[in-house]
Amino acid sequence: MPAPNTPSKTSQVITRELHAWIAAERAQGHGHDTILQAMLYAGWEHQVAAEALTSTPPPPLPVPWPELASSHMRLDGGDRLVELTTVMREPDIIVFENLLSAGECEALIEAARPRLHRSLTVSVETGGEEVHKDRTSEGMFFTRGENALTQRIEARIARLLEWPIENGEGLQVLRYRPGTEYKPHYDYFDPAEPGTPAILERGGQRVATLIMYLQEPESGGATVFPDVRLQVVPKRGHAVFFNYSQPHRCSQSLHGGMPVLAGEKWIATKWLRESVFT
Ligand code: PD2
Ligand code: ZN
Repeated sequence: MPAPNTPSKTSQVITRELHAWIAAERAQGHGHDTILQAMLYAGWEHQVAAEALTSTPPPPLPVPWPELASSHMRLDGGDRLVELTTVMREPDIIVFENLLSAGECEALIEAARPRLHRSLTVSVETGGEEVHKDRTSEGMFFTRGENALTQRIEARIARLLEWPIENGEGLQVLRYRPGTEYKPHYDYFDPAEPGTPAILERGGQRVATLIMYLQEPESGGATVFPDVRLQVVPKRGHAVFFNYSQPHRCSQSLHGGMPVLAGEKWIATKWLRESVFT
């Protein structure tokens, strides 16, 4: 189908009709470049066409979200009952209490400590990993099911969030010292970036994040959600969970780790994928 209306040279407005057309083209399996070319051919300016493409949200994916109807206060994690303190919808955010015991937090920290390195982020250009100025923590990854402790925690998370264990990345442990932070970002992989297709080969998109607090700092280090002006204060054993059905800013899943002011903050992050993570 040709791109809607032949725009005038002076005013090119991104309309709902244009968003709907882009969504329909994507649904037919046309990629970013094909759709862009069709728009340029129809007379859209490059900058407007590119903006229209990035501002059109992709279709929603299924996401983890626990069944809350029968028991609002507690969820069954299999080997542990986990309490809920805060539930928000759209964006979907839950704060869990006592997801991990103090002993589990300590054991994760001690197993991770000798393996810490300056944290890397996934490069959106190449799909590889790189040091990034917005992320000043130190971290390491366990492989999925690496030891009895990570297996137990992974099974608990899978049960709690009703999402297959195989769709989870290995646990990542991070240490933030005073002055370190993780600036606001999205955890999904931006579909417009060239490195994304390679990343998606290993289990599809990220659709949810669980940040577990292993050690609270003396001051600072809250996890923030700027779109909804929410701050979650780190407490040992507690966790914040959020999902994002669209890899797009409309998910309102922008979040960051505020600078730690005193003491050390330790977390373990579990990212959940659309399908089996290999
Ligand atoms: O440590 C945090 O609060 C934090 C903030 C944002 C962690 C992550 N993102 C993450 O691990 O993705
Ligand atoms: Zn994050």
